[in-house]
Amino acid sequence: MILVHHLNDSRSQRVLWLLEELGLPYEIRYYQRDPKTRLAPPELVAVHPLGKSPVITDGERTVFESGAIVDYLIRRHGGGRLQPDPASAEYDVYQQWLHYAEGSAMLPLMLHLYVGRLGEAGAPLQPRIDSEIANHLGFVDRSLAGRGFLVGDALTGADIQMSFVGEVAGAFGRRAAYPDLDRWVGALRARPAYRRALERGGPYRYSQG
Ligand SMILES: N[C@@H](CCC(=O)N[C@@H](CS)C(=O)NCC(=O)O)C(=O)O
Repeated sequence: MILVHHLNDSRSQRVLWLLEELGLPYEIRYYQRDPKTRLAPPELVAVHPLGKSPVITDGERTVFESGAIVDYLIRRHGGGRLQPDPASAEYDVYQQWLHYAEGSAMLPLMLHLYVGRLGEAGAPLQPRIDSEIANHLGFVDRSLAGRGFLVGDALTGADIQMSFVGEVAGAFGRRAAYPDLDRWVGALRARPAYRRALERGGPYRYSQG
């Protein structure tokens, strides 16, 4: 049985959504962020030494890092769904999006979050952070122009993995300037599997805005 170690308001929400899209049986172990520090509780360290979410266990295997989890679940349990044919050129594009989400696109958004906490002390860094956010969101927006999905003409794990970028951009008030990105996030959120994952996962602050 697949077990998702799910932290509230976190990247593990997209793992629940993926499992709902695939219609796979799974269980959830719930963890709550510290209300003050927003850090995960120490119990997560017992699952994986980083103490981060998402982490899944599948029998004897433990898989961490959300891009790797999306890839693993689709490869091992997807039966060919939610990914392009591995022999196709589209598969290479799909892999790029899986890596790009956390490897590049999230970085300036996370910097915005952390540097923002410094107040005036962080102000000198803000223009560079803003230009990088615009660089990445502009790229994703243009990639979605005239398209429903990032790869091909149907949902893939790339959309699920990249959805957190669009959602966090919205939470920081940065998405409205990117109409194709905004439309894509709205369409993903309307999917029945996305809604079911919200019901199972509990409150998720990035499902709005
Ligand atoms: N790049 C990692 C990021 C993992 C991560 O930082 N998760 C956050 C939740 S979105 C977390 O566990 N935060 C709590 C903490 O750092 O204590 C992934 O995509 O899995």
